Amino acid sequence: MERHSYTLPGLPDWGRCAVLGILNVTPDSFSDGGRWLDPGRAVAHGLELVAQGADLVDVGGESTRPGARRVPVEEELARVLPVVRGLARQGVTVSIDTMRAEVAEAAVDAGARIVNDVSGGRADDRMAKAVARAGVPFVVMHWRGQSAGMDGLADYRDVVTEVVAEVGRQLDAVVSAGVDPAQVIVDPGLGFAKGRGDDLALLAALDAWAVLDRPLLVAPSRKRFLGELLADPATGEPRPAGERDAATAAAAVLAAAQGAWAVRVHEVRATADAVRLEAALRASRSRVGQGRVRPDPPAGQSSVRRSR
Ligand code: PMM
Repeated sequence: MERHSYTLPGLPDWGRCAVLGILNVTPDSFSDGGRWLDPGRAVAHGLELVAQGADLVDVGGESTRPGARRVPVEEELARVLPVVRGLARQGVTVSIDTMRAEVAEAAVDAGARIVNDVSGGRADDRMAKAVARAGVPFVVMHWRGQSAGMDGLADYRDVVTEVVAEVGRQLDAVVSAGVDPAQVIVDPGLGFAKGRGDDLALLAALDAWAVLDRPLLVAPSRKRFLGELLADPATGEPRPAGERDAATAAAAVLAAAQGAWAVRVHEVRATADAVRLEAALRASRSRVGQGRVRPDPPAGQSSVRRSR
């Protein structure tokens, strides 16, 4: 799929798939829980993600791993606000990963420029109106219910068609609540109420999202489907979360090649390099397609054919 040159109000067009670095300010996220609870360390880590090639940093204060319990709103605010403020002050484009309108509003006041809601506005019925008032881009992810019970909701006959249709309905709902459709980013919600086969089917068919005509965010990072895919052949044990980064970078670049607007990852360097390569290949392919230039010969090889 050709990459759409989506420009979102207030955000740069990076000219390639953007990279959203993950900063979970939580004690219990499934792969980085507890590492960035101290605000100073969290801000330093966010800056490091940018130095490694992240275009945006996604700050979250509540784990959404399968089975996770909700945290009190005061706790979520206390975790994320100093970090959002600290990064925004240093010029970082911050998105706030929250299901709560109150947190989204406070984070935007503190400098966040995107609201990323894994429930797409369904967990808090004040969210869509709050985002409409704030006038910032809004990630509407596919969501069927809170993390505590979501594994029981992974029931599909045709996962790709159903997930796209459900997000399409949620897109209509948030637009009815006042969100500008030009501000909506959609997301298949890999790992949320989905089994391994569902995640693979979604990742393989990102073309299907073209019907919604919105930028697509894809977040495969360290998710369970990768762990299961790469399970130890002897024991059947899933690959541990911290050892899924190579597969994550591969999944991210495959999403970029299918036209994703952005990918969301914990380990930025490899994905940032991979999406730059993907963009260079696409640019090269389009120049060749138009007959303007020939592909560069491999290094050390002349493009002039020599006689033997
Ligand atoms: N996944 C997680 C958290 N936030 N946001 C979006 N838009 N899409 C996702 O798939 C998504 C998300 C869970 O992963 P984490 O606990 O490693 O952050």
